[in-house]
Order: sequence, then structure tokens, then C-alpha cells
Amino acid sequence: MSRFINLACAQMGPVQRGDSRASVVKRQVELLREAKSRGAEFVVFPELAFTTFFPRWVLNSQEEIDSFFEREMPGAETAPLFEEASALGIGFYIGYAEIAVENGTERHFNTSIIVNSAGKIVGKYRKIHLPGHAEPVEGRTSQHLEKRYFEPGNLGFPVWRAMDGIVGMCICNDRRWPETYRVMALQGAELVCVGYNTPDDHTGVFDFDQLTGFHHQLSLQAGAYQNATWVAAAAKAGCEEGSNMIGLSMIVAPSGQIVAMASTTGDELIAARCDLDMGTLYKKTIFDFARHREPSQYKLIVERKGAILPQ
Ligand code: CDV
Repeated sequence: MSRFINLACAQMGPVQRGDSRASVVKRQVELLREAKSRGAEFVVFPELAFTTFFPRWVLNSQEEIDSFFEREMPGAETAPLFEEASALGIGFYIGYAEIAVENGTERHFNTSIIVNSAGKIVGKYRKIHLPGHAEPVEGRTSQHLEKRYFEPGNLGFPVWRAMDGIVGMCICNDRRWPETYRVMALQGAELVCVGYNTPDDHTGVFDFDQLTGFHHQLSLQAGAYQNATWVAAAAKAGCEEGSNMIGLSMIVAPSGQIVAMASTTGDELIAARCDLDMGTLYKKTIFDFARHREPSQYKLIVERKGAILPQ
């Protein structure tokens, strides 16, 4: 049996601080139109796709910080993306900085949503693995301050029935953690969407940083194969406010094979015809969870946060 979906990743080139949301949405609309002309039914956009990647800076004014966040989705400036997608009949995933009011308190999350082909939000995820620090690290030329601006997500890793399949989401750093994919795979995920902003100097140690592209690919390919799922990952790439961010947006099959990959660090659409049933072979053989997993032996995974060494 086959269940094909025409899938696209809309990699975005840099968004500078002075770029208006209207100009960014215009670029996204162009990418949607290209996706339509190439037959795509669903498009994956990057993490924090409407603004520059502001966690690279130490910001102290709450008003300035909040200017990078959305209080409504869609809001007045982001609505044209939803309108165009629905006019074209295309669903999408997109990441943004969210201010949510919960029990009368404002909370800040790094969020992504799934929007169906009628322009309706059908799923929301809030980034769980927040990399970097809350305070700037002395001596570093570049900072990564997601822990300063966001709280860890509080929605878990749900999946949704969408596009005739079972779809989950994660955001950027989440893609490096095996738990991310496994929790979704245990709910039958057939497609995991990922948006990311990955600077090529994020540790400041050259031996590590020079492998940034490799580690990105390794994580996506391993996540896809070990969980028998498609993975579609879209970058915000290129030189953004002096920070070089990797491209390498890609679509990975449940076999772990890369079936499409971006070759630039600018706005670029990649697409592939993906059989959502392809993972079934793996789910019935090597990764038949119900037959082969031994959860009683994995307790430490949920009980222990950091490693404790033997005596
Ligand atoms: N936006 C991110 O989560 N970026 C991280 C970098 C800082 C390591 C990533 O995992 O790609």
C-alpha cells in the first residue's frame, strides 16, 4: 500500500533585524507559490520564521524582547501567509515566538504550529530542549540565550492526524535528542516536521563547530531511521546579523536516506514525493516496537536527568 504526499521544505535565507514582518511574509508567500507550482501539498518553514534569530543578543528591555514575539497567530501581519496558503490549498508548519497568557500570567515560548490546507491551526508544539544559557558567557564572541527568553515547552510531543497521516513536530535543538523522535514514534508518527536556526559557531570550539553540518545530518537521519518516520527539516540560513547559519534543509526517508537537500543558504524550496506508508516495512521488522522494545529496562531515561557515574 502507498500513501503519497508531496512535501516541501521552504528554507529561508537570513532575516535581518530591520526587515519588517510584512517583507518576511512576502518571501514566505513566494515560497508557497513555488511550492504550489511544484505540486506540494504541505510546506515546512523554519523556527522563529518571522524575525531575525534574536536569542543571539543580550536584550534587557521587555518591550524590545516582546517585539520579536506574537500575541496572536495569525495576527494582522502574519495573516497574509494563512490566506495565501488556504487559497492555494496548502498546509504548513511554521515556527514563531509566542506570548501565551495562562492563568493570567504572560509566558514566552518558542512555538510551532501545523496549519491545514483550509488555513486552520490543527496542532501546536512548544520547544522543549532550549539550548544555550540565560546569561551571556564571558569571552564568547557569539552568544546563544534561548534560556533567557523562553520557558521549556509544556505541551509534550503530541502527534496529530493530518494530511492523511500521523504528523508530529519539534524545533531545532530537539532534533538532536533521541527522546524527541521516540516519544512521537510511540504514537505512530509518520512525519516529523522540524524548523531550525543553527549558527556554525555555537560552541566556540573549532573542532566541534566544523562538524555542525555533519551533526545536523546525522541527527535527522538517525531520528528518521530509528523511528521509521519521515523527517522534513527547514533552516533559516545564511549570514544573519553577522551570524552564519547552516542551510542543509532536507527531507529524510524512514530508511534514513536523504531524498532532497538544499544547496544554497538563501530562500530555497526543496520537494519530494513521500510515501507515508514507507515506514511500515521498518515498523513491522527491525523496529517493531511492540515485539522488540523492553521499556522495563529503560527506566533511567525518565527518572534521571544528568548522568551519575558509577562509584
Ligand atoms: N535554535 C537552536 O536550537 N539552535 C541550536 C544550536 C545553538 C546548537 C541547534 O541545536 O541547532
